[in-house]
Amino acid sequence: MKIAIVCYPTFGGSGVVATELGSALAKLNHEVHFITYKQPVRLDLLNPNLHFHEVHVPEYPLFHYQPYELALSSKLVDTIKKYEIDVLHVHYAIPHAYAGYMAKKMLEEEGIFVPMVTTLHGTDITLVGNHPFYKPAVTFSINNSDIVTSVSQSLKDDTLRLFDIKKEIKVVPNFIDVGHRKTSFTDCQRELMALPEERIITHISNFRPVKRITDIIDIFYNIQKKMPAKLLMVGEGPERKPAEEKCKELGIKEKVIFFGNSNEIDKILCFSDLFLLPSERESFGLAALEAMVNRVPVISSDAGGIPEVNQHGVSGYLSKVGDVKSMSENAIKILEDPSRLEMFKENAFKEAERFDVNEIVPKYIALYEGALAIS
Ligand code: GMT
Repeated sequence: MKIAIVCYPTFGGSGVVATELGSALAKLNHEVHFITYKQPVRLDLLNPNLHFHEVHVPEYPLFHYQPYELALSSKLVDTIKKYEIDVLHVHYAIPHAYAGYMAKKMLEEEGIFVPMVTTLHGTDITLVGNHPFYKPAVTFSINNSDIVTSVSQSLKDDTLRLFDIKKEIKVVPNFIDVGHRKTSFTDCQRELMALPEERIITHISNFRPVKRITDIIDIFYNIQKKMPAKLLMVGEGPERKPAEEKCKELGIKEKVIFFGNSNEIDKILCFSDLFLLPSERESFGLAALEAMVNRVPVISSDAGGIPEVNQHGVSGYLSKVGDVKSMSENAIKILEDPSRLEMFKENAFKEAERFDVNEIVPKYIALYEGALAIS
């Protein structure tokens, strides 16, 4: 099949999932074309089945806002025609499903029908998309997609609750390449990060308010009072500065390392003992799954789809959003007992296996085939 994928190319779960999906499809000999404004951060173009087409938005002084959707839909029309694309898969409703729909309609004028699969990722539904400014366009784009998927049951429920949806939503969870983690050699170099007796606690995100970054600092503050520990903070975003300030105020600056964005997630997780994800909202929690596949137990909130990934008392623990006390106690409980920590590490990996790429990618392929059959 020839598949066009539209996604956000930056650090962030939806772009990562779209990139991993495209790469997995290319390995299965499908021809995959990424169409976005920058090469996706995790896209390795070494496979001849993978292609990237950049969307340029010419700067024009008359426009206060440059029209990205227009440029994207035109680029989609051109690419779909040029490469005879069979299926269009857009990740994140805003503005991708909207631009995809426009492209579809333009192509129909020329007698070309391309089915569009829309995958909902979370904030396109629970935060941005639900804003009255966007809601009619998001509702329309979802209802006019040929196939709609969501990355968790929780996100499906939220979408049906918040929007007037007439389309069936199929749940296709996010996934991870478990085999790659089993076989690839990683030199952890733990000693560069911490002393042997120190526990390493990690958080990875885009540091948006929804991630509750200050809760992470508070939880770590409680942990380091009980045992030697380091906190690794990976990512960039608006909450980074306030978090750095808070570490200074609490006198734990020396124990917290802010890395910024990184492409070395597996290496960082390889020497981590615990992952913190106290988010206020989280449709799935891909970062938690990435931790789990690297044998890192997860202390998280019970927001959104996280309970579908992190199993309470098995791969980690879940607490109510904002319950720093319970999250701290659970973290200490896992970290203070080496045999319990070992058990949670093994469990985390076993739970991650439920989301193996080989289980999930065939579900997308079946949906593409279904979409093609109705076209
Ligand atoms: O979490 C973010 O802020 C990034 C966001 C995105 O759009 O990339 O992540 C969303 O999609 C991910 C991939 O499906 C999910 O794992 C995240 O849980 C989801 N984030 C939220 O719902 C807040």
